Amino acid sequence: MTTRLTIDPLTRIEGHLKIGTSIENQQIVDAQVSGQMFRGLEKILLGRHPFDAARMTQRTCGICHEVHGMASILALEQLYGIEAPVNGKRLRELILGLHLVGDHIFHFYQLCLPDYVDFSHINTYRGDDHRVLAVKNWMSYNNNSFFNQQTAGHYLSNKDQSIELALSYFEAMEIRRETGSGMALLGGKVPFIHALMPGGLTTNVTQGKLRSFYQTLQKTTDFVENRYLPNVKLLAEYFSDHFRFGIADAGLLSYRSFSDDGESLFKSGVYLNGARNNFCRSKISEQIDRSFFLENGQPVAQKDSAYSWIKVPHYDGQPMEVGPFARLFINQDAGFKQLLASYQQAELRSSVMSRLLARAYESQLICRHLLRLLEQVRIDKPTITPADLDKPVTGSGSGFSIAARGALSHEIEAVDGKITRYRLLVPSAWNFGPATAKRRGVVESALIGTRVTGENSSLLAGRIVRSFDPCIACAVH
Ligand code: NFE
Repeated sequence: MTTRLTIDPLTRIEGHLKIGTSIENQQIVDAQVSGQMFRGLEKILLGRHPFDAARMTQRTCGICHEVHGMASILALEQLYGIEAPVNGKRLRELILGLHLVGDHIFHFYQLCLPDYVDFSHINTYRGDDHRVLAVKNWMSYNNNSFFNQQTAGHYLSNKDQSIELALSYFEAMEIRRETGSGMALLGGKVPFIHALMPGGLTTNVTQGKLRSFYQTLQKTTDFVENRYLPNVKLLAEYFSDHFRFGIADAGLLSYRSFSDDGESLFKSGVYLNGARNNFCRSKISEQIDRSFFLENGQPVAQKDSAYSWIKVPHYDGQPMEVGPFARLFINQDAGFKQLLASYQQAELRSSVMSRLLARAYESQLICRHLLRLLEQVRIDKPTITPADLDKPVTGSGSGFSIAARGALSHEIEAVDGKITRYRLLVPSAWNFGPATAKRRGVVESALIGTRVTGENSSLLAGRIVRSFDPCIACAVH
């Protein structure tokens, strides 16, 4: 007998996502992942001044504004034929990196952790740790159903560890505030950074600002090394079976990033059909077989074969998984391989648990990179190359960059100073795009084959989907 499990909407994510699955003999045998809304940013930009893209595309998303600002600026710099000075590039990378780490922390604690840890253990705490007592007090005052009720299923069993992780949940909020302040120091404001311009950064960088940024970065690094990474490792030990869950039938894709001081922290590359290859941009296409779009790009609400508002990018005709795991895989990072080997994972395989570990491990890499980068910023050197943005430019540009959720690119075409085409290819469209006539979507294939029992089915499906860190606001842009 086939039963249906539908989660609509899936909560603790950004945007509107519906998950539909068919279950037979306690196994997911079919899955549909659908973006439930149309936004139309690419259309809104048509006819506007190219520079508007740098401001408007930051509004694509409630959580990853900076990454769109950055990709857009790179595309605009190519369009206008300008380049930022090294100092400006370094400052932009500091903002980008701090954003990525803050976003990863937010994903693990605020979005994922309630799937693994029963926070209501705090209610039974009898000790005298004032931090736990403060949370216990707060939970009882607010009778907070979010922390006191959980989906049926199997959670971390150790009560003390659960309480420790719950405390980290609250610490993580404080770190997220810190990362926001750090980005605002260099970017003018957060959200939606003002100082980003084609040609560099307008911020007047002072020694005081750099010192404050350093303090924020140091606090964030401490949190990553002493809380975030150990906390994810703790889950990896307890939920070691999650190295077998959520394995997608797709290639892996990563773009070069953090490369403005010459060396790049992440390489670009593709892993497909068992081989690693160089990335070739002409192999990207957008598929709409199951998307609410016509061939001419027009959205259409009535389309029999369609079930999602996401257009799915393919590489060489194949679905690709993007994200921190893909980046570390393409890098063939030795430390990450060692980390996975410590859980008896002889090969690098993207799964629920390896994706959570990849995010935390990557956060540490990025923090250390930023600490080195910060030392190279010079307050006596220019941060911006002046450019005439009023010239009625005709041409095209593209920006290949990095986002917390994976490879991100923006493409622009303009005629006489007006945008004639704008395309965003965002990580969550790669991961959460629907099937095509030939291939399932990445997350769909990651769900299929999962063994579930009645009581844990929605919890497990949620863990698989959230391990990709969905942002459907971006995906439907
Ligand atoms: Ni809206 Fe985003 C990131 C981008 S999404 S969160 O990271 O681009 O896929």
